[in-house]
Amino acid sequence: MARKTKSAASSPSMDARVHDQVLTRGNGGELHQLATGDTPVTTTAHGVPVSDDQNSLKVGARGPVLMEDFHFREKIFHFDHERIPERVVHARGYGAHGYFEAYDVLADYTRADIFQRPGEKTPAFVRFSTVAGSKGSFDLARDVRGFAVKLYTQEGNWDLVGNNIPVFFIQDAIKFPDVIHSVKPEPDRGFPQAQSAHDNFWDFISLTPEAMHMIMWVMSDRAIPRSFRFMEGFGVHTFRLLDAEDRSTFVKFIWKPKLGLQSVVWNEAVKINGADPDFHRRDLWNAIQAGDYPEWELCVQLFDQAFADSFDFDILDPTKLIPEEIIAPVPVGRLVLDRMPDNFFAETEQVAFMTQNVPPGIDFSNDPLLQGRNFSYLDTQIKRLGSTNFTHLPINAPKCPFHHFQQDGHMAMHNPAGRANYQPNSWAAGPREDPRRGHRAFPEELEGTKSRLRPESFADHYSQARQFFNSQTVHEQRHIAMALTFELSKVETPVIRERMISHLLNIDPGLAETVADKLGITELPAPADAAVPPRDDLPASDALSIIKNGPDSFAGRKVGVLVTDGCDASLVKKVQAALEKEGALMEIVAPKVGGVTAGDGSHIGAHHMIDGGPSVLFDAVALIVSADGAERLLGEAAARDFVADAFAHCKFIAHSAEAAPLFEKAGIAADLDEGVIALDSASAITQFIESCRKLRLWSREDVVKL
Ligand code: HDD
Repeated sequence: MARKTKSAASSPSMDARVHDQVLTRGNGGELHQLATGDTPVTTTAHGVPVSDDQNSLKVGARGPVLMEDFHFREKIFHFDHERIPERVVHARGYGAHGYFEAYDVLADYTRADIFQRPGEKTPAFVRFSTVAGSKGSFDLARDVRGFAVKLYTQEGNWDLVGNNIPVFFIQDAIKFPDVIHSVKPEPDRGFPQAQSAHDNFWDFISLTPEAMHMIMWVMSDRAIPRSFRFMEGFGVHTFRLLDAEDRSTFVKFIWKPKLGLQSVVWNEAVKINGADPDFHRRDLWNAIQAGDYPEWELCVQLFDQAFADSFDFDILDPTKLIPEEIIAPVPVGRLVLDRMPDNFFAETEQVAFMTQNVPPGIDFSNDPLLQGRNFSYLDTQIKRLGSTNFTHLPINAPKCPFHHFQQDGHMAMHNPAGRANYQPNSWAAGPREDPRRGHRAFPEELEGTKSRLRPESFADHYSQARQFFNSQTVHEQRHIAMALTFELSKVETPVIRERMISHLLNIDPGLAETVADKLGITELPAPADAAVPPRDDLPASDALSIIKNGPDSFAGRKVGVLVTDGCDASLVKKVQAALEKEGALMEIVAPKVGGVTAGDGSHIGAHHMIDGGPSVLFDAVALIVSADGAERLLGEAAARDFVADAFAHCKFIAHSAEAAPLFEKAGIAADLDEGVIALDSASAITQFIESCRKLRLWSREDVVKL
């Protein structure tokens, strides 16, 4: 029988210490790490020290394995149970910790504790997500982004479970399973993954006119954000703020990113998904690790019953928004994300957001979507997290004192202490309710007949869709047309495509004609029947456009600099210094990841080899190459794509004179415009940075026809 020796290793290599551990080899050839110094000894989950984590307990060297091996059985048992059900929607997400800081006392509107002490920090956890894809899907799907915020206030957790789009597909929560089933992979074939471009989705949408406003948003660049850091968040529904006397003010919540709005273009998104499926999560991780903490302002649109009664649309209808030009959002505080979770599963995966988590001073409206959500979120957490005690998990537990008589259940980590676990009781023990401090619902007078009716006031499905389209720049309108064309081109059933065109005719006939033409529909269908005639008197709202709300700064963005052996190191350094001053980042892309030797003999380290650092990963690029280096790059498809894609995606391109052959090779030499900037003078770098503040040279789209 083979026996193992645990004596110190005899060969010199066996003496090597790795992180304070001794490697030793048993006579079966297997390596053992012996814990020494501060390194803890591996134990079982029950704390029993483990002697061998490399070999199961066998009869002889060649088995069989013994049932007696409790360490082996526990290890495999636990591994087999590692997965929990992924979220039925918003499965792919990424979270971060931070804090919220109120600007002013809002006691005139709400008694919510979080708004009573300006400058005080309330801990926060935020999870961003896509909706349709599975946990392992790619980040740049064309999709709504979840923007879920948990605020650990001193009067309980407040979850503002929003999206980056201020309206929703449906008006009544009873339709949620239908819209989600339609966008998920088709049940017979199990595809497509994380894509709305398929028959089932467009079939449902084209049969659901109330979705048209949201569809305009989802087909816009809002659905392909450049970064979580550059998108807005919306609470969507109308909520209520209640003051100390329970007087109500209606409110809509909006998160505005400090760094402004920015999206990518579709051709770019498709390529990013291949080059870096984790593009958004890596971006958030990198920004927070670098200390460049993302920040949003919480803004509120406040209004009273008189406004609600006079507004063009029903404020309870979640397919409608209140234009910012009608009610200006007022900033009331800021949210800063400054810490990544220690563990993705424990925090980001196990965090449970629930719309019904509201503290005293915040209340619901009768929006039927919100009311349905208030049931769904609690229910789903039990399925997902497996126990009613999911609130015992640190990420979900309140950070304020809490007292109740809920007890037992799976995985109870704390129970009420003492004899009393009910009340009233004769032991004068345990917590009691307090109508003065506790959450009170708005005392709304209500009466009505039970019915399953949709109100007439929810019937206008096209006017705000049209207003959204009219509020976009021509480039954004073009992107919407291209997105609709792409999506409907993947629909195999002609009648579904035509049904969508009939809806588009109610939104914008020009848009309908463009899409129909690109789909090869020669005869336009009749416009869809509209329950209420679409209005054309709603004025354009600049707040609805991304391009009109750019940052006017390049801060937080990233430039990819392509370098070769023999390049001008001082130029690279100058570009880097200028970017740092702007608050932007630079990453070096080189033929080899080992870097290059510059013309002055200095070494420039690279972040990416050119195949792994395509220009789609950057907001702008610079080509700082030598004549020789450029010559050698001409044969590389990745180098050609680097230049051609940057140009096609309307990015600003700075370059040394030696880069000219690369433009030839990319087929763009004849089209070079003011967005391609030669670094031939001291002021050229400034010109490059100033151009980059515009983010993209959209006028180039007329040439490249994305
Ligand atoms: Fe929802 C998750 C946002 C309508 C049912 N939803 C979920 C998440 C976000 C939203 C951001 C992810 C939370 C996280 O990161 O863990 N949902 C919205 C918004 C909606 C909306 C902005 C409309 C305004 N949702 C909605 C309806 C229902 C649900 C109408 C059901 C009736 N949503 C859920 C859910 C999820 C969820 C099934 C899945 C995972 C979870 O809750 O925790 O309960």
